[in-house]
Amino acid sequence: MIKGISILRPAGDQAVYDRLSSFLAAMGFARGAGWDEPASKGASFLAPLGNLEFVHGQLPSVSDVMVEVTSLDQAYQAAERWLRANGGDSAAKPLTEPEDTHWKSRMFTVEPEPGVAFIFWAWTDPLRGKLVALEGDLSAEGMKFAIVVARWNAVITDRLLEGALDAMLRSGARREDIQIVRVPGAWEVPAAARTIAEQKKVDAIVTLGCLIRGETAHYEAIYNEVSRGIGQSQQDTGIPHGFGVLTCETLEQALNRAGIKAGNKGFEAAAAAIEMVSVKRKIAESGKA
Ligand code: DLZ
Repeated sequence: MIKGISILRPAGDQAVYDRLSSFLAAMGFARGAGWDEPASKGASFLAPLGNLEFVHGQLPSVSDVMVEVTSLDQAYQAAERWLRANGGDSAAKPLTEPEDTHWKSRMFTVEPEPGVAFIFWAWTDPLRGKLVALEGDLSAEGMKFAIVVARWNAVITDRLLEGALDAMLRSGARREDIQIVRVPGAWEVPAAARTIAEQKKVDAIVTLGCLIRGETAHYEAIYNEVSRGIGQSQQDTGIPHGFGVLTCETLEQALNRAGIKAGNKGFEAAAAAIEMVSVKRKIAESGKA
């Protein structure tokens, strides 16, 4: 099984070795273990991903070391800073301006040491440029929401509602795009959420309630049914449902989770719903590409 690949470069003398090591560290490479033996020493620099490419046809570059970055502008600034601090030979033009390539990306070349060139590049197509994962944004601008909130344990659920509204408004949603639906208790939350979701008029629903074990007969049975119903509404309708139904041992614990000590689960449920709307849109968009 393949574990990794190393590309070795002779670094001339100690000064070049130090200079290149300093440059790559300044560009943000993580240091690998390297080695230091009487016969030779090696400075190792790691990247999260690597591959060995053979090219047939138009060569994309003039350097055989191509470093993909998430932000070309930041990499360019880092290279400029390093060259300024380390006396780059400006007559030798060690840094080229970023330019477009023929493969939906931009790149620049930097030569921290004469004869040792690196190309730094980044995708300009944002969907290809995401190295690790497709992720949602937390902007709620233009989104429509419903919040279904249980009246039972209102001292808690009102705080959850405040938290959810806070998350939405601070993320750019408009108050008139948020519908609040009050229901008697947690038991009624899934049915109301499903009715709203089936109308397909909102982008996401946030469900809020509070079950306290000590005060609720058949606590487990109720909780299971509530969470199953909300999950099923989400899966059947495809509308994201933020889950903000607290299940607590005591009132004190519930208060802590409603903004006193341990964050506000209403805020968190709304933030998750916003993110899921964004994720859903991006997945749909990437499916078209
Ligand atoms: C009946 C009941 C009880 C005992 N406890 C709670 C609770 O801790 N949290 C909550 O949201 N609702 C509770 N309810 C009310 C039920 O959810 C439901 O509203 C009623 O049984 C009417 O169907």
